[in-house]
Amino acid sequence: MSLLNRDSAATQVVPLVGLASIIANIKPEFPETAFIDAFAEKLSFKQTLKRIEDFKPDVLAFSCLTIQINDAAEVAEAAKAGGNPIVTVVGGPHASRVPMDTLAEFPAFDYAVAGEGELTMAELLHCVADGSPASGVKGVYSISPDGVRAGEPRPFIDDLDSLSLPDWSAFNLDAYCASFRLKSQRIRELCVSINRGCPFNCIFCSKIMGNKVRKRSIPGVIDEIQRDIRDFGAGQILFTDETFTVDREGVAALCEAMISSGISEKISWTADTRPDMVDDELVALMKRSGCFFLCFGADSTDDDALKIMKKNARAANIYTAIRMCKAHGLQTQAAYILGLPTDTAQSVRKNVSGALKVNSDFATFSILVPYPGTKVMEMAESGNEGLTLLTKDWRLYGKQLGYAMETATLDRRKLEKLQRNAYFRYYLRPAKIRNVFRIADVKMVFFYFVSHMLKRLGVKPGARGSGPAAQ
Ligand code: B12
Ligand code: SF4
Repeated sequence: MSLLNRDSAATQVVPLVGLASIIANIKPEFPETAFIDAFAEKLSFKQTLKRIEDFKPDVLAFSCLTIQINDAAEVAEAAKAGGNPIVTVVGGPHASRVPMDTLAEFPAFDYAVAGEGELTMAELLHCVADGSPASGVKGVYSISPDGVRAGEPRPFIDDLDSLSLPDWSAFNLDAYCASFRLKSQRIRELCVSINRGCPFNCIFCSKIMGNKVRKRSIPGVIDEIQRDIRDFGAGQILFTDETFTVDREGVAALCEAMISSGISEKISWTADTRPDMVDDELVALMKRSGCFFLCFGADSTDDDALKIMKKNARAANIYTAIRMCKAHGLQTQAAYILGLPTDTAQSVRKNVSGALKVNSDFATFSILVPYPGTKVMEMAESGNEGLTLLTKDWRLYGKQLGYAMETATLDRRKLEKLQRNAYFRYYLRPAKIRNVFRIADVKMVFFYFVSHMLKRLGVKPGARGSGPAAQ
């Protein structure tokens, strides 16, 4: 199951392709598999538990980002109450980077899975079914009641084509319609992942899928999209790759195949990438094949800041990328990060001024979060470069919150103020307001604005009990 999300920027509620992939790969052997997305379905804690009680699972597995892990542990604990012999498993970005710490902090989880779940989960379920120990299964971590720790990493899956296509049949697909990237709230968006892994080493990135780029075959991806349109009513595809265009030639071939197969006539699509990984020819081809929106991890408009982040890119790239997209009629979003180790109020304002000049249709200004397993967490924990770690209460690890870390010159309050000013400067421009309302779904813009304002007025995101209301 996928759990509640407290980050106010979580305006995109998308069906998780990683879970659909795990389900597809365990279902042939374990057909009695159900899926609950408490966040998308706006389930309260009680409603979530009720769903679990009704299904009576032998194994309850959670997928968690860092900000969701506490909620998942509470549900796991409640599900186990009264001596219920249910086996609990946690996987996803948080557990992947700190599996043992997760188990030590949250005893309600019996197992943590690090890395890709398809093969690991199948093997783990066999062990549970046979009553045999799971300690030998690669990727599975555990701590026995007498404190013995077990677990070793599982190598990444090299041949992604060997996996079954993600199975959406267990999902309530009508629950997902909240992305501001959606052309219309009536369109069904499904997620497709074409590669796994990223060769870069940005200091803030969780690097869940490793450094090596593992590619799927183009016919395999085309089959999946056609199946999504035919069997699941997809009208839009979100390519969830961390850097969609990392394999330029592969993406160009995919675009050509979408055009020649007629897919580009049936759906529109959107993706995320780096600003230094697009060129004019590729953008034109992407547009022709149905792309209407690209989101760029710009991070900063200052070269020194990009160097500190180990981004291995130049600030000029974001200006060029947005210009190219606009010339080809693509909508754009640029994501910026505030609160780098060397940031001062002045450098943050400079970054935002650059963002104004870049002038993508949308911009987000995240506050740097020290996610577990990242270089930034390492620096914050050891107090390097003036960073101070404020808390390890994971509920506060949201990019729009700024509660987790301070820099030498910017305390939490200052960072939040700078972030607020960044949004005001960016969006409270007549042309931008007109543009946002022209492009985006008005309901979503309103929802985002209100939730952000509520947070700023002191409605703390830690408030317990509901789904999106607590974002
Ligand atoms: C696409 C994407 C999105 C999409 C889709 C959301 C999603 N969760 O998939 C959008 C744009 C909506 C998004 C939003 C956000 N994202 Co995001 N996103 C990604 C990205 C680039 C790829 C995810 C993906 O589809 N991977 C491909 C699939 C196949 O892999 P997967 O989902 O990881 O699942 C595999 C394994 O993790 C594992 N697994 C997963 N769950 C489970 C559960 C069990 C039981 C088991 C056994 C295994 C297992 O098995 C799966 C199959 O192999 C990752 C970076 C990355 N490489 O992981 C960041 C990432 C997951 N996002 C991140 C964050 C922080 C966010 C936001 C909170 C950011 C924000 N507010 O601005 C929001 C949260 C929104 C939400 N409700 O989820 C962080 C999470 C860090 C952390 N420790 O929490 C990541 C890791 C990026 C980073 N900063 O390093 N995101
Ligand atoms: S932030 Fe993007 S480019 Fe940087 S390491 Fe992570 S996935 Fe790669």
